[in-house]
Amino acid sequence: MSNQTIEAKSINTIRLLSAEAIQKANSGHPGLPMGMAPVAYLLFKNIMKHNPKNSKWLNRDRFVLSGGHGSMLLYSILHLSGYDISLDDLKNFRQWESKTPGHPEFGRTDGVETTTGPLGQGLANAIGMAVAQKHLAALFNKDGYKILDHFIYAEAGDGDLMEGLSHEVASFAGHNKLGNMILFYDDNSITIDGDISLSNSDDAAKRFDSYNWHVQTVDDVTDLVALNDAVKAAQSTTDKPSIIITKTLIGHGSPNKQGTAAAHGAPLGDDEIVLVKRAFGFPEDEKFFVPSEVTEHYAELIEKGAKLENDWDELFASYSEKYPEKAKLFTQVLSGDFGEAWKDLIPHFDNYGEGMATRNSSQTVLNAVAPGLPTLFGGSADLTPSNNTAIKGWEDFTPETPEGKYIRYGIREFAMAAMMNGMAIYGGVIPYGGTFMVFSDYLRPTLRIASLSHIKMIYVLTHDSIGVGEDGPTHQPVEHAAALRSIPGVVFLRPADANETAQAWKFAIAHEDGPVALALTRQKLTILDRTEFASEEGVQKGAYIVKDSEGTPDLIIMASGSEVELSIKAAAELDSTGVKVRVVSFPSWEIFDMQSDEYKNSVLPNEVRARLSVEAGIKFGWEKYVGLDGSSISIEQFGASAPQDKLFEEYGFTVANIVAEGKKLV
Ligand SMILES: Cc1ncc(C[n+]2csc(CCOP(=O)(O)OP(=O)(O)O)c2C)c(N)n1
Repeated sequence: MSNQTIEAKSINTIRLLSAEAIQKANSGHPGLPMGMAPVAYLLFKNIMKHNPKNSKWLNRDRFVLSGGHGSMLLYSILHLSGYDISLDDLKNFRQWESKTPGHPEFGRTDGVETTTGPLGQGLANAIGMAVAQKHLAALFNKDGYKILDHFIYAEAGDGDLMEGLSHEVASFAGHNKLGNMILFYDDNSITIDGDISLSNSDDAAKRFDSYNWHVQTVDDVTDLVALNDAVKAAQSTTDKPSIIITKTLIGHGSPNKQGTAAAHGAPLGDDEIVLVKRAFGFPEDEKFFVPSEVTEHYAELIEKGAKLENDWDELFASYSEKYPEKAKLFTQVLSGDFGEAWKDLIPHFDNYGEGMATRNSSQTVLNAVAPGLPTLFGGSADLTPSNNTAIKGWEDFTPETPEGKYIRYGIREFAMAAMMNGMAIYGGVIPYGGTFMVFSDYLRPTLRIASLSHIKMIYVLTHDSIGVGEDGPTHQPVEHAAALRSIPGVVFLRPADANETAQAWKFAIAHEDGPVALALTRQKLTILDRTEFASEEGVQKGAYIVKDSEGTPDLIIMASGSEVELSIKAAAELDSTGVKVRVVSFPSWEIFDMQSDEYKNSVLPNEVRARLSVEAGIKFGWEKYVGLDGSSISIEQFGASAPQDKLFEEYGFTVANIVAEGKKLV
């Protein structure tokens, strides 16, 4: 062992720690960590600016492991670099409440920059971080004061690059010339099923070249000089994102498994690990062994990191002297704290009785509130004139104007959303993005990760029902409200008129814990007369009595969005026949569920069993509010291409039908 270079020993330590933790857990993926160990070593030891004792230091380089199954690579290198992950934490890999879960989870482990595992999303998060950095750097850097000048490094494997998402985000990154993004492609030609030739024959170099990336290949990942040179060339290419295709050997060091799918996703086995130790010249009877010279070698990072951060603190101090206003705003932007003043900018619509599509109300609200929230940073997946997400006076985010706040995502919903996750994690921005609600299917996989990561963003989902009309069933969401509500932690809000829309935005902006999705109409909805009906502020409670009966109601009608006005009209008709009706406007189940039992019972008293829900979507889930004795007016099939009035009539969303159903119930 003694005649090995310190680099080789340090790299082999990463490999063995990873293999042993996986062996101890009796599950995990040793192949990636063993193959990519040289990249992790080079980045953390020699290339990246980071401070292991402050993993939140602002100007640190980020590293995203998109192949989250290779989590042990990250945990091993974080441990060796001096982050708050002990050897015991490595021994606890994949155990209950450990800091070292099966796949990296944002917020759980010191130094883990984002949650990865669903392939493709980590890469997209990294590109989102690159967007946020470029934007904030453009807003705040000054000559001689580059307060944000770090890189975003990421690893992606065959799996990440096969996922369609990688196309969307790589194309976006190339178009936007994200020179701060440096990607390592773990080109090992192996996936779970076997050799990559079973399922793929792309040329990654040509692919990324056509996306306008700077492309390099390192034929042998263990050639640290070549690897280092490639990184330097990537760093100095500022007008293109870079990909470094590194040829690696999956499971490198395992004599019987390296280079085969057997190394991908199963422990190597105790006997095989002994062989790895023998090959590396490590003591065969020691477990989780870190040679003392390796410990010392990595220990330099602590001092180096402290100095880097200290230098930055000094830079920021003199920046603050020279540009006090900018410095103050920078601090405020990163804390996200703009006080309560923005709430006063939320408009109230008093043109009662007039019709206004809630997508239009949304645009009015967004434009009114934007001046009070300099961190809003949004766009649409090529539906700006339909989603109404543009803000007057805002410039586009482009390579020439990275300070611009409006992002042209193109027709890339999944990329938009996965990049928004990266931006939200990066901080300093509140990402919002628009698409048709029906295409929330295209971004759904990112919502659960956003929720799991407790990160904040706002979705503007317009064209929220069969009310879309002529575009027909392909464009009419039917099961989407239920699908969005089914994701734990996602708040779904479907406001009933302009004033509820204003309240929905107010909730969304204030909500810090997870994504909020606003469902908005294409068609006009009457602005409810709030001198006659209850205040729209009830939206802050998820559901509220918008129109009540005298005394205990005989029937409760619950409705959301476009169906609220119909329900109010039906209630008036039922009232005139002696049926006492309470109408509950129900924009959000999740917010209602957060309220006290007392409030919930005051809106939906236990003793009133005749309950009807009215919503232009599937009824799935409404049972919990309507109960066994209630019923639902819903649509249990796909819509059709026709004018929206005709569709509402054909599918039973009419005053007459609500009245008839209500009568049946009482
Ligand atoms: C979206 C998604 N689909 C499937 C999987 C399951 N999965 C995990 S790793 C993997 C193979 C990835 O191959 P590669 O990127 O080459 O990783 P390596 O074999 O090099 O470790 C698959 C299919 C996943 N994690 N995410």
